[in-house]
Amino acid sequence: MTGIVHTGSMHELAQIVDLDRYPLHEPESAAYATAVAAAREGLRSVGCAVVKDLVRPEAVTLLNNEIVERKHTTHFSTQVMNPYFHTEVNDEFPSDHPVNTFLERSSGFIPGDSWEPGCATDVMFRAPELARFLADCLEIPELHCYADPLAGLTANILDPGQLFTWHFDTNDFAVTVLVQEADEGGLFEYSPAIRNADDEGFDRIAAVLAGEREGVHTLDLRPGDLQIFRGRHSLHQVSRVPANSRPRHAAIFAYTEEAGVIGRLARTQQLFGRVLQAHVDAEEQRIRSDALID
Ligand SMILES: O=C(O)CCC(=O)C(=O)O
Ligand SMILES: [Fe+2]
Repeated sequence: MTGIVHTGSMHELAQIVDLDRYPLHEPESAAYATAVAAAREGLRSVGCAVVKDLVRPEAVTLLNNEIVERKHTTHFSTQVMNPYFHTEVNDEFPSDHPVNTFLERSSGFIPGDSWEPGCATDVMFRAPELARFLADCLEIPELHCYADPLAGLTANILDPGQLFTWHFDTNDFAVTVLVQEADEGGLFEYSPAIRNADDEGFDRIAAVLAGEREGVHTLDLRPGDLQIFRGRHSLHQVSRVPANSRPRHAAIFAYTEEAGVIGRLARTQQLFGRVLQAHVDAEEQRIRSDALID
């Protein structure tokens, strides 16, 4: 046992997720099959699925309160980056090429070690029923909570004035629950399948970065909705939250197909401004399992 002290009350999945409408605990039910089929259709066609009102309205307030309580632990960072998260000019490409187009990303993450076991956000993230459902939607055998102590469970915070500019994800898929929407802006926009394994799609990407709207979808996402998104091939952004708006809060649940995965040192430092001993140990373990001479 880790000896973690439980503060506050312990929550249960049934308080948080609308199990009447979405019986995640009854995978054999017709309602479960309907929800999975709808999500699969969205993921197959545009790489995006929204499970409307998965979170009960009262629980949306609870999740938002948990974010507000932990907001002082947010690691905010601003980068001027290309869609591939790089910040350096690449002389092999012209100056107006996507690789050399640098846009502002300003947002912050509440890290995984800010959520104690039993808080509602953590209970939802760790519910085996939810992982089972997500795996079914994504048509993969099983999912495990990303074991990274900082990057497994996070909240993405966009304060007034901030945006998360156009990019591709490095993960195959992302799971997001919108918890508080901005009064205006702060919209999730994406261009499905703008690139694929055989085609970088640089011309199409350049057009979107220059403001072209053709082929760009704006997601109708409301607080309490869960979004499953395949962001490797779909360029996407969260548009700017205006200076006079409420902040935008989204809980982000990370899962992996293998159990026990931990993030790399450099990336962890970039996203959270620090690393934990677990990251150092995992990096050492990687080197040890790779190198022949000990
Ligand atoms: O906050 C969101 O909805 C997702 C932001 C995003 O695209 C990301 O974190 O990669
Ligand atoms: Fe993303």
